[in-house]
Amino acid sequence: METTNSTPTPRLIHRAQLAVSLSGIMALDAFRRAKIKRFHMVAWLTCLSLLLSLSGGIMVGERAKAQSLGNPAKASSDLLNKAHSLSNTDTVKVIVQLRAPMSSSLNSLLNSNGVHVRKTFQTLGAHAVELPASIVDTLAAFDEVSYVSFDRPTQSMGHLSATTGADAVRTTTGINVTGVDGTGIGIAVLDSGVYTSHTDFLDKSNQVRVVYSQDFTGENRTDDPYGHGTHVAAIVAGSGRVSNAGYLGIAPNANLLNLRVLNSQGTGTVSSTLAALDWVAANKATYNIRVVNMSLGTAAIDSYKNDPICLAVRRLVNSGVVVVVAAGNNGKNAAGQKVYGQIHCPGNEPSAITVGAANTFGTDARNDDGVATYSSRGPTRSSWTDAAGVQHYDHLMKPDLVAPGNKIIEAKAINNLLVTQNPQLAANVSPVATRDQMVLNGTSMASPVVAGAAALLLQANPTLTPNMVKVILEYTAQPLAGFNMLEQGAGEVNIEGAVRLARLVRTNFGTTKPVGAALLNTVVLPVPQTTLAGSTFTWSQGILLGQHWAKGTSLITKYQPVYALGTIVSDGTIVTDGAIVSDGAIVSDGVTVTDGTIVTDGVIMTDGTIVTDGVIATDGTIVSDKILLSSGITMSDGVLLLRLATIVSDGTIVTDGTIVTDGVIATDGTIASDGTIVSDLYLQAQAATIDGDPTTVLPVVVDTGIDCLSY
Ligand SMILES: [Ca+2]
Repeated sequence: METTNSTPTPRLIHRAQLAVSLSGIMALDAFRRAKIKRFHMVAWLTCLSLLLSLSGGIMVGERAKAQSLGNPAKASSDLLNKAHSLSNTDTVKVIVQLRAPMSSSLNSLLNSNGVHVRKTFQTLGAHAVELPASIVDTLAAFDEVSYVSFDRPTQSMGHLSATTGADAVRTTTGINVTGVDGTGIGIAVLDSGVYTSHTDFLDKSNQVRVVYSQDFTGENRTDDPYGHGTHVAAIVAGSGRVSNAGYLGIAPNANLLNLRVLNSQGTGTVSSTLAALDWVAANKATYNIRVVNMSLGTAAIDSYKNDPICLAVRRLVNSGVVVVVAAGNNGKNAAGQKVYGQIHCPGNEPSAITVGAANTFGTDARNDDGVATYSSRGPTRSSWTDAAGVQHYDHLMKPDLVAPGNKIIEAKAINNLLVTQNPQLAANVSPVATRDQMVLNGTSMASPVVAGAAALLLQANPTLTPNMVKVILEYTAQPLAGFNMLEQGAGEVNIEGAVRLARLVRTNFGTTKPVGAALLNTVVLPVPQTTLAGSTFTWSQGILLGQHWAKGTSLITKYQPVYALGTIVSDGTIVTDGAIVSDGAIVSDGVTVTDGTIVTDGVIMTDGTIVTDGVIATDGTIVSDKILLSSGITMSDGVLLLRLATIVSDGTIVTDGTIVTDGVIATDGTIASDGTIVSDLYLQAQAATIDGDPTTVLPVVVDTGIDCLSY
């Protein structure tokens, strides 16, 4: 965001606004509608971004004029300072603006120095160039060069990829990529189809990365008349060619498998979903399918022990496929009050990675992030009934983590129903259907962020098991202040930290992985902090275990039994004196824990505590049957208790003394719909997912029509 440092002259500001009003009506509209100071700031940054991307000609003109008035500076001071401090062999990435065609002498200077032109903006008379630091002064001296400046990141370069840390795990020079971008990883998207003609799904060689499509709905088509699946697929793996990578996906070179289980109205059936999961199981080797995304769900009624979709998900996970699912959009009731216990199926499946929605408030920095109001809260409330007729609730802590899901702009399927019925969802970045984008909100948008993250982890370290992927994502997540674990799980996804940790995990275990064996290929632990967009946060450094939270560096220094294939990280486990013991149900579910200890020495369990607060072990206990019931010692001086008590309108939580009881926590089973799976977006109140939380709109970056191949 170094562009904010520049201070345009008043006339430039005026011209910028004029340019925006001509070409970026929506951005100006957002500017006008902004209601608080921060929103003004973001909108203003939007204008600055548009100034750079749309009106470079104006800037060139101003610069040229300034020069003719006697200002000789034709290179930005930060660039010159940097260039002069570097050695002759170092290179810098710059933007060269021209006011006349390149002369032959300039051409030969560039050629003789092996300069690589990374990108050309033909309509702007500018080039993105990587060149030796030693020739910056010479370059700036050419008559036809109007200005040379650093190729700085701007707000328009991928909010989603910046704020999640995906940008931090790779660098690109033109079509050359260093780091991870999902290459070689297959991601199956079970959704409403994919508009495969969209530019976002091309690779750098113009090949379509949707490598397989199949319809399971009976409508005999694999495109996306509803408009949900295309948006989801682009969050997972959009290429960022459009709008100068403003809407870059998380794993932009991964392969997508389009398994269409939701029909043209956004609904599907259990049987079609099972068929698609079955297809993945049979074909995962052919397409190297390591990740499945399911931004869909239905009310969680049957325990994960019995639910057919949960069981199918678990079979896939046990075979080595990461399954990422949306938590649901039932985090509040019709009156807008927060409710707990509304995690969707299959988000209630312990082996899945269940994702809630965070709100980034449109800023890349994460210190203002929160959990979206509509994001479904835990615990899971699915249940089974024993032979004596007693009902047993699963009561697992979910979601596992949260990811950005509010007001996300991504690929728009042509003529889709969602936009037809809700025109305000159109982002209108391009008149070309294959380049246009739209806005959606919900955990449906958060889940594919994590699916993309999982693909990056598996590219960085292909030996990771699904449970290790989950543990790494949770351990490196950022706990969001003000939200407890039933709202955010371990915290907000942190791709920078997760990929860094994944790279440290040993790949030479062989066939046996002894419990307690060294997990990392180094004895130097990673610094458990990440800085994104200038904001530094500390990792959660823990993982969810059923109804419990485990914390400690032993989680990453030693191999734990729960990391193996066929075990469940977050099954209904019981903690006794710091060790997890089988309660019988675990064994019947195929957990291979037989020695009674799940975590090895050094892992600190929060003894007796069911749920610690979002800051983890600093504020004490939020929800614990003993504390909440009798002692009256509540967390944060009762603030959160009050919040909980407010949610549970019938007061069940107070009389039972625990949120995790068989008492009524929320509205059980109100959305039961026999045998019908409804996509999150379709099922939820329109106010929640069509409009999302009423926070700032992401920058609308109008597409120039020129492909951006660098991300
Ligand atoms: Ca933010």
